[in-house]
Amino acid sequence: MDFKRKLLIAALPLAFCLSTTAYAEMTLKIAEIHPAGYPTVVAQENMGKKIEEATDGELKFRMFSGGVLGSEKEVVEQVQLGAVQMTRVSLGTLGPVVPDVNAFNMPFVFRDHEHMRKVIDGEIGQEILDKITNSDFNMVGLAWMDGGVRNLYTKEPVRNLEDLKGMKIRVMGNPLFIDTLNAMGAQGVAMNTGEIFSALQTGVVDGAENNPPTMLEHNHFRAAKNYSLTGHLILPEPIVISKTTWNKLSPEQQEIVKKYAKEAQMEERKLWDEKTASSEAKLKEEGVTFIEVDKKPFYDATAPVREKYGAPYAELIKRIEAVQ
Ligand code: GTR
Repeated sequence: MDFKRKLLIAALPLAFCLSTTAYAEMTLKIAEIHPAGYPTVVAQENMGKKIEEATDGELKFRMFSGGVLGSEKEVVEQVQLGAVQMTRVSLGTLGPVVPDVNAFNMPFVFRDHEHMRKVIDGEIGQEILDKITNSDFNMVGLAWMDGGVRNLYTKEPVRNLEDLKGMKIRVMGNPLFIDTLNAMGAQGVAMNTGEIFSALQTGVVDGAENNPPTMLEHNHFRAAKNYSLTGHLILPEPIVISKTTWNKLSPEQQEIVKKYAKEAQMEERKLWDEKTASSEAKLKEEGVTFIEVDKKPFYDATAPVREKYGAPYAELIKRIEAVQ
């Protein structure tokens, strides 16, 4: 046997050993419908940088913000296929895919913003992430982003249920939200985030509902100048990774991803509070009228929705209510 051949045979076990212990090296695409600079985008970008550093560049991230990879619904499908590796998505969008998460999507299920934060930070928050992971939908739930409190914005002012009667209000594509708006006397109309602005402008809808940063950054305030503080939905937003991608990561890499996703949860919260305050100020400057409403009639009107959708989660809802 010549020398070269001997060397090759000697090196084989080493090569085999290297190839089995070597970490997966890949670039992960993160999809976001929000624009650059938005709290969720910034927090995930920072998360990506930290993970890249902690894995010595084995895991790299590329942020696709501004909805360039499609609507949230399309992106969720892409994540399930592994074509997009990661995204932050409203739990509202995920509800029709993984119905087990709908307990958080019910109107007025959280007492207030703080209550929602305590729930997602605790064991119930982890349980809902696990429900995503353990579903058949090929995603792993990693952490939560804060999506604030959703209020109604309309062309004509809404001060009470009577004012809202018959108005067409855009909601996310989840039957629970259509039922919620219908229960309030409006007519819920489902469409993607990217369609809202022109629907408002052309009068296809009379209003929509969202938090101040989205109302501002997606330009909805240009076509709806009344913001009624109903606080009917407080929807947290999971960061999910495709299970196809997850299964390619080494256990160490998985731990690193989990760790920094959780860190992003806390980082985004700070950014969120700052962004909400500055968005409210900007919206007021732009001539949006903030309307205080009595929430009780809105709460009462939506009781049948909580009964209908909450029935399978009665125990869970009791536990949510018990979180102080
Ligand atoms: C935003 C949320 C998005 C999207 C949007 C919508 O508040 O962050 O994920 O769900 O609302 O209503 O379409």
